[in-house]
Amino acid sequence: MPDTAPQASKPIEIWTRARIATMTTDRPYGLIDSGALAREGEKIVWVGESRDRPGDLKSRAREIHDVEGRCITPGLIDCHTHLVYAGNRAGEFEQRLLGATYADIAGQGGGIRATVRATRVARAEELFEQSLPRLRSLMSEGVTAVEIKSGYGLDVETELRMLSVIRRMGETLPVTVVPTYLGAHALPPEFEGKSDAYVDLICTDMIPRIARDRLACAVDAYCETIGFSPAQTERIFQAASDCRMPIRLHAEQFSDQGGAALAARFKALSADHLEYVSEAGVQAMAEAGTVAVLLPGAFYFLRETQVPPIQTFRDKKVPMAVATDCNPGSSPAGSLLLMLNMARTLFRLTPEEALAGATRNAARALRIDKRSGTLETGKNANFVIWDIAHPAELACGIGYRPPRVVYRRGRKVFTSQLTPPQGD
Ligand code: DI6
Ligand code: FE
Repeated sequence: MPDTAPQASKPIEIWTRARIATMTTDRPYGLIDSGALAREGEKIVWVGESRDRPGDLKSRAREIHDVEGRCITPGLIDCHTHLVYAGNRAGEFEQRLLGATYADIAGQGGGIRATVRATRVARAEELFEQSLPRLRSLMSEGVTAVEIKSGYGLDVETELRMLSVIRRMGETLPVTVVPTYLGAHALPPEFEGKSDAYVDLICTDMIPRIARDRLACAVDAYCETIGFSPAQTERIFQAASDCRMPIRLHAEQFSDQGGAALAARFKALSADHLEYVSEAGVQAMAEAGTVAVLLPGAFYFLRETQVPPIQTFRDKKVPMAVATDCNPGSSPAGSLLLMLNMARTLFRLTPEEALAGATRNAARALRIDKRSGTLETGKNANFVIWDIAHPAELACGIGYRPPRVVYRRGRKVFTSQLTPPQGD
């Protein structure tokens, strides 16, 4: 046996005098009132009450920060976005205010198809540049991981371009990007009257190629009267499962199609929207461990009135996540904090449920919960220091910009400190 020198330990950085919402499930917020958190490299190596801190930690510390009683939470996770697209749909916003419905506009060739036209003609560079401010907006509020869907190309070439832009966003900015293939977002115009043929293209060409080249982490579909039928959605899920790709679903936004139960049969990671889900659908989700992703932005912008069955999710112990659904039509929203506020005001989530929805449960919906979503030893050091004293204060108001500092994998990626005045 060769002599091996003891492993040299890396310098440690510690944050003390913090109120830490670890978001573990053992107590409300997993709260540690007077806590400390230590990282070594990218990982959390210790988190707990300061008085329990092991002695050798301090001696190995390169830096110790006093956060003066401020609150620390996990980095936020936005688990449902469509933030890569070209153009905008401000005109439709106005049409809706004048009485047109989302479905009317889609029926006239607008809606998703309008964004498809703009996205198909955009070069990758333009698509990237136009999408960047939306991602930056989320990051400036403490988002350290985000899911981004394709679905505004709907042809092989543009879907692949979208997926490559999505990947590049995560390579360019310090944020974890989880790509989803959403070929079944709307029927492309060249397949008018031939929706099954388009589903064939998705199942026999696109999904196998995307799985082979690892271009996306999951497959999504829009199961709705204005989208794809349950039978078509099932074929897509079968193709994804054959390629060992996990699935998620836009389900029960405007009507009960039985989408949530169908998704649960394929052990979906999440079913999203769910305003019209039945009790049986929720039961199926509970049994499959499928996360309910709530999208209060779409509910708000479309001036919907039917609220998702929050109490049924609670009773059946279905984990709830909250996301922006950032898209140019039904939810032009670049603020996850605003969504947390809306999840409370519109859907009556408790402050703790809302925060769990943008941390622990969002991580689970993206299958990144082994390394993020809670603050625990061994997980990535992704966390936010806020200018608040208790996590219940988070997103109580609208339009504040409270993150003070955001860390991802142990490195500072955002700070909101204003530059001091330079003098006249
Ligand atoms: N998510 C979607 O994919 C569609 N609705 C939703 O909540 C619409 C996206 C769009 O209008 O562009
Ligand atoms: Fe969506």
